[in-house]
Amino acid sequence: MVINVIRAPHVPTSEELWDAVVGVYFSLQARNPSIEPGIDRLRRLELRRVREVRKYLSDAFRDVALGMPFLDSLHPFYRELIELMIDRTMYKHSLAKVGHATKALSSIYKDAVMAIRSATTGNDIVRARRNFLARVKDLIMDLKPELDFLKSAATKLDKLPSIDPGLFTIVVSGMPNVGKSSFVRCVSSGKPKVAEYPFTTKELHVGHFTVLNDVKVQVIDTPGLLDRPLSERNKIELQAILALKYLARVIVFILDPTNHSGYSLMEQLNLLREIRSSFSGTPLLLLVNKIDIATENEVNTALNSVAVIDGSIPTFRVSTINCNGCREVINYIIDNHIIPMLRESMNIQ
Ligand SMILES: Nc1nc2c(ncn2[C@@H]2O[C@H](COP(=O)(O)OP(=O)(O)O)[C@@H](O)[C@H]2O)c(=O)[nH]1
Ligand SMILES: [Mg+2]
Repeated sequence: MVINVIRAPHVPTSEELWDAVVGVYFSLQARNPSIEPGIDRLRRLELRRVREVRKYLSDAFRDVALGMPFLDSLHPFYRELIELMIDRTMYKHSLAKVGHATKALSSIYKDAVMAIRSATTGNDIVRARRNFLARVKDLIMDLKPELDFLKSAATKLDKLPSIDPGLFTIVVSGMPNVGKSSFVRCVSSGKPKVAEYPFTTKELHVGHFTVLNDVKVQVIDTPGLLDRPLSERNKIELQAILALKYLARVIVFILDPTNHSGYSLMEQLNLLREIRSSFSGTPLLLLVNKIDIATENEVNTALNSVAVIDGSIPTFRVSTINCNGCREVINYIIDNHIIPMLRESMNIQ
C-alpha cells in the first residue's frame, strides 16, 4: 500500500520520558486508607505504580515505533527525499530499538511484580521499587541516541512539502519570467498553495483543478528549481529536484520567444535539453508563450528550433497573460494522458 501523507508523531527525549515516569509513579498514592495491614497497602500501591509506569512507557514506545513512517511503504517521491535527509540504516535501527524496548520493559515489569508479590517486609517492597525504577531509567537512557535521532528525523519529516503524490501531476518548467506562474494560475481552480522544498530556499507552488467530474489534477510550479540549469546544482539539491520525476506525469515546458523574459532562445533551449534528458520517460509538452506580443517570426523560429531538438514534442501557442490557449493544453493532457491512465487503472483492477 502506498501512503501519501507524511505525519510524524511527537518523539519525546529520554529525559522527558524519565520525568514523565517519575510523575506517573509518584502521582499514584494509596487509596482509601483502610484497615488493610500496612504491608498489603504498600504492596497494592506499588503494584499499581509499576503497572501504570509500564502502560505509560509502552504506549510511548509504541507511538514512536509505529507512528513514524515506514520508509518502504512510502511513495518513492517521499522515500527518496527522506533518504536524502536522514540516514536510512540509523532510522531503521532506531525504530527497531524503540520497538524492542517494549519487550525489555515487559520483563522488567514481570520481575518487579514478582519481587513485590513475594516481598515479606516493607523494606523488600521498597527495594523492589528502587530496582524497578533503576532498570526503567537504564532502559530509557539507553535509548537516548535513538530517541534524539528520531526526534530530529520527525522535525525534518514535518517540513516535507504537503503535496499528494497520488494525484495526476503536471510539473511546469522553463526559465524565469516566461509565464510559469501565470500558466498555473490560469489552469488552477483555487489560489496555488506554497510548500517548502527540502535542500533549497525554494518553494513549490501547487495548484489543483478537477477534470472529468472527479479526477483531481495537481499542477506544480517550481520557482528557482526547474528554471535554471541543473548542471549548476550541488548533488543533494539535484537529487531533490530529480525526485520530482516520481510526481510528474507530464512536464509542461514554457518558452518565451520574445526578449521579454530576458533570456535568449538559446538559453531556454539548453534548459529544455537538460530537462528532457533528466526527465526522460516523462511526456513533455512545449508551450510557446506570449503570443500576444510575439511576432510570427519569433514564434516560428522558436517552434523550428524545438523541432530540431525533437520533432515529436507536442507544441502549443499560448498567452498566459489572458489564458489564451491554456484550455487546449489541458484538453490535450486529458485526452492523451489522463484518460489512458484511467483506462489502464481500470484494466488492472
Ligand atoms: N505579454 C505577455 N506577458 C506575459 C504573458 N505571460 C506572462 N507574462 C508576463 O511575464 C512576466 C512573468 O510571468 P510569470 O508568470 O511570473 O513568469 P514565471 O517567472 O515563469 O513564473 C509577468 O510580468 C507576466 O505578466 C503573456 O502571455 N503575455
Ligand atoms: Mg513564477
